[in-house]
This record gives sequence, structure tokens and C-alpha cells, in this order.
Amino acid sequence: DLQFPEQLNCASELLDKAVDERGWGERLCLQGSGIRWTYRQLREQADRIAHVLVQDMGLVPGNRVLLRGPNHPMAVACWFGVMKAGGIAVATMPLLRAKELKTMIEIAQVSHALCDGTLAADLLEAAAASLQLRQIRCYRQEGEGGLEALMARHDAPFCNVATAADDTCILAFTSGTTGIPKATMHFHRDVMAICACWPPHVLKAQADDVFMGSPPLGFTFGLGGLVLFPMSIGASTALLEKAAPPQLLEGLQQYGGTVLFTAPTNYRVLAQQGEAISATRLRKCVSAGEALPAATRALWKQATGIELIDGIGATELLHIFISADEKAARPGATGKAIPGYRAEVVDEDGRVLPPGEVGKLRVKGPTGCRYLNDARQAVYVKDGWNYTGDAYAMDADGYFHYHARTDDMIISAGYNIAAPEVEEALMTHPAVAECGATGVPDEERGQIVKACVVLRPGFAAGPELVKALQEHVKATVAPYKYPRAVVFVEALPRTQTGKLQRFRLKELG
Ligand code: 3SK
Repeated sequence: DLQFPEQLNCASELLDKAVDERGWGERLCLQGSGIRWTYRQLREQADRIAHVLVQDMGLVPGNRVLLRGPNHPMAVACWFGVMKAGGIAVATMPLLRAKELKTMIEIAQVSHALCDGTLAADLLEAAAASLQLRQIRCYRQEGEGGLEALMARHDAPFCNVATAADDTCILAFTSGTTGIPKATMHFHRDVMAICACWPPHVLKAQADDVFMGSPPLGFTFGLGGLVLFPMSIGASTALLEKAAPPQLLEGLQQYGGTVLFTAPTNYRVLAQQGEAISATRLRKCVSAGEALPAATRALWKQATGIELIDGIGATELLHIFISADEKAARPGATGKAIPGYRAEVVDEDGRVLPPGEVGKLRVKGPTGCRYLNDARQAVYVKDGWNYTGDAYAMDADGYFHYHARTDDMIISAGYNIAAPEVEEALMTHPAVAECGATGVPDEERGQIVKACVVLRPGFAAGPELVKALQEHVKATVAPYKYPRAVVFVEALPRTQTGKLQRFRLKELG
């Protein structure tokens, strides 16, 4: 039973107390991209950023600050700067394009942004088309108005805004099955709650551990695994700007990473380098973001000798709620509800199903699903239970076994991709008359996006057009959403009322 004081600021808890009360000031906190910061140095950077936000950018508590950038120590400093100033961090994934950013700016009513200079172009395009985002500062960018230049003018400690435990501090987007993203709201107490639940009970890392991984900090899986959890125990993180398997291996070798967070797809590729992995200091491996097949668990164990820690989380619940540590792991099962959370499998009417029966997964815990101003709240949250959109069965021992998504979400290599969003992008190509997207099984990525396309007259099906459609989607939305399989069909399967039968797309072509 977690209790928090009425007044709580997660930056005070995780950063200031680390320096002022826990004696961790001189410990290494973050490294990567040529930077090595102690906890004290990270605090100094975050203080300066908070000053810039308040004094130079006019932020007042409750303003929404979009954060955009690859995993880099400055991205962490910006996140803490926003917390200290009482702002709300609007987390975004680095691969998002102007169109997607504009939608998020509008939904979240973003007024401020801190952005890595390498990713500024799309944000500036989105801001130009929006009314509310007027204050943008970029870091890692030459010139007078750059964030670092402004930071250099402020060196006094920042006195953190006295936020309430129930003040929103994060807006994290989830794609939603219709392609219109939903913003999930998280409070300062939620940030502290996830640090108190899964890490001490399942991960059991130590202060001398070095955390690493692939999830972007804009995804709450990455924020928790690479920032909040290590900092809650005084450990350090090595951040990688690019974190495909070759860079992950190089990073493990260079930084001596001991705890790894990544998706099954990457474990399958890295398993081919079992000897090289075994020669590193790696000792704990967390798999989440997509379902972990029993074969991947076995492959990794055989290649490295390390048992994977599987888990399922959700942006709505901030982090992992079902998991099992290395000793409790059961092949084919994600794990059990973690301490602090309850999970059930229910039928269409919300009746709890007996062990072994497949139904809808619902979860309850100290963090929970609150959508910002979105009617879908009533669909996904009932009587305090969060319906995750996954079909699961629970066995007699309380282990949860994943079966499928209950909606139209495609999960590919750990990315959530809403089928309608891919369709919308394809429909803007002149050759496309109609299209439908779905997920189909793939050995490497778990699932891939398959698009079934009906062509307009005058366009010829063929590999060149497939390539052109794929490039078009990559240029319109985040590139990971492009359809890796494209088939041309005469007509799409539809119900009598004209509704697309997405499940029937799988068998076409
Ligand atoms: O399982 C997931 O996809 C997830 C989502 C958000 C935060 C953490 C996790 C593991």
C-alpha cells in the first residue's frame, strides 16, 4: 500500500534528494555521446534548464513542454528541468514526423518545447502549423538562442515548484486503434509508484549496475528503465543515440552495461553474438514491448546463459504490471501481476474467467489509465479497471499467457502501430483507391504491417509500385510504420454495412 505526502515533486525525490540526502552527488549518473555526468552534474544541468524555462521562456506551472530528441544526457536534463519547473513533459518518439507532432501539439495543448537540434526540422514544421506552440529552444545546436547558451547565464540552484502528488507531470501518447493518438496523464506520485513496484520486487538491480537499452526516453518503457529505475537506487545509465543490435553490443562492451532493456526482436538478433555477449558484464535482461515467444527465451538462455525477465506494461499504466524474475520465469508466460497491481481475465461482460480460458486482460494498480479529454476513457476504464486491449489466459498458478491483441493494434519489433494510421498514409498516394492494413506474423519482428491495396485505374501492380508505396508511408508518418508486405487486390473484404473486415486481410494475396 503506497502512501505519498500531499506535496510531492518527483525531481526532488529522484534527483535533489540523491544529491542532498542520500550522498550520491559524486556518483556517476549518466554517460553517453561523450558525456559523463554525476548526479550533482545532472542536477546542475536540470536547474539551469528550469531557470531557462521559467525566466527566458515564460513557463508557468502546468504548461505542457514537448520533449523531442534521441536518448542523450541532455534529454534527461530537460525532463528533470520540466519537473522542477512544475511543467508537464509531453513525451514524443524521435521518429515522429511533422504531421504526427502537430496532432500531439494540438491534443496536449503544448506551449513550450525543448528539442535536440538534430531533430528540429519536423518540430519547427509542426509548430509553424499550430497556434499554441510558441516557445521552442534547441540543444546541441550552434548559435545564440540555443539552449546551452541560455543555460550558461543561470547558475543559481533552482528552487523546485511545490507540486502536489496528484499534479500531472507527464503526458505520454499511445497510438489508439483509430490512428488518433490518446494522451495518457501521469502524476508525480505515479512516477514514484512505478519505482517502488517492479524494480525492487522483480528487477532487483543494485547501485553498481549500469543500465542500457533501446527504448526511446519518449516511450515510458525507456523513461522508467533507463532513467527513473536506475536513479531510484543510485545506479548509472549509458545512453545510446542509436540502439539497433550492433550498437547495443558495442555499448555493452564500451560501457560495461549490466542491465539491458530491449524487445524480443533485438534479443533474437543479439543471440547470434552469444559469445561476445557472454564476454561482457551483462547480467540482467528485460524483454518487453511485445510478446516474448518461448523459443526466443530459450534461444537467449542457450546463447548467453541469462534467463530473460519478461514483462508487459502499457503507456496507460506508465510501466510494467505483469512480470516474473529470472527464478520465477515460466516459458510461454509473461509472468504474474507484480506487487501493487491486480490483473484479471474477463469475458465481454466483465465476468472473471476460470484459469485456462482466453479473455480480455484488465489491470488495477497505483498507476492507472487517465486519458486527457478523451471519450475513449469510458471504453478502456471501467470500475477502476484498465482494459489493456490484450487477450490473455491465466493459468492455475496465476501466470498470464499472452494470446493476441483484442483491437487493431499491430505490434512490430516493439512498436505499436495503429492499422488505420498506415491506411491513412497510403490513401494519400495517387495510386491508391482503397486499402486496409493488418499485422501478420513475422519471425524476426513478431508482426509486420501488411497492406492490401486496391489500385486506381491506370496504375500497374509490381515491385516498383510496392517500393514507391513503402517510401511514401515512410515519408508521411514515422518510418517504422511502413508496410513491409504489400499485396494488390481487386476489392477489400467488407461487411454488408461496408465496414472493413480487417481480420480477413491476413489471408489475402
Ligand atoms: O509492454 C509495453 O509495451 C510497455 C509499455 C509502456 C511501458 C512499459 C512497457 C513494458
